[in-house]
Amino acid sequence: MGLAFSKIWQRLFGHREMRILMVGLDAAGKTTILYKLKLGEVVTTIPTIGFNVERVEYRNISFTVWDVGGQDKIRPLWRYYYENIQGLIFVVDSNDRDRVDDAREELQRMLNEDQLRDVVILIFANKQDLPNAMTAAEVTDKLGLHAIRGRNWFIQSTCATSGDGLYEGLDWLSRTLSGKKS
Ligand code: G3D
Repeated sequence: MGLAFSKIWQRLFGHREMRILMVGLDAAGKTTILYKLKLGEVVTTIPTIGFNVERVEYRNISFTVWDVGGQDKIRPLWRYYYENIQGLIFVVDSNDRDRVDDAREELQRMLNEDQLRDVVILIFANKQDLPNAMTAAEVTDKLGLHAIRGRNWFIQSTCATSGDGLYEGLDWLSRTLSGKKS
């Protein structure tokens, strides 16, 4: 699984408190990733209007996770969670060609959020084990990643069920965040 888990987290710890937001369409693989990382107990909360937020705290790192898409009335609530986020992980089901345009739209919406303008963006092109999955290059193209300007982004092929690629992606995130002055 590539680099040692502890080394990556150590680098993240070195950088003080860290808040990471992980989003994507439903069924992209976010919960699977959260559990695969084995950070600790995953706590699910449902804020008043009703969307699930999963949260894991691991030492001074917090991961907050929810599904994006649909339901316009809950979108304004998301902003509450944008405060002090350093890293955004956007998870895509590379096998879901039918919804990749929706994923693109959701990602673009988040990139347009003022509070998220300085966040570093890691894209997980997940479900690479499936034979018809789009490659990371195809996902890059479909999400319009090359059109992103003035942001630090990186796409990583992953298979959340086996864990492949997860640490490599997080390693990029930790290196990028440690090198970033904030
Ligand atoms: P979500 O939290 O983004 O909504 P989940 O997504 O983590 O619940 O995953 C949705 C389904 O996709 C799950 O299957 C999960 O096992 C599967 N999945 C997640 N990552 C991968 C992957 O990399 N490869 C494959 N083949 N499947 C994956 P079920 O059947 O439990 O609904």
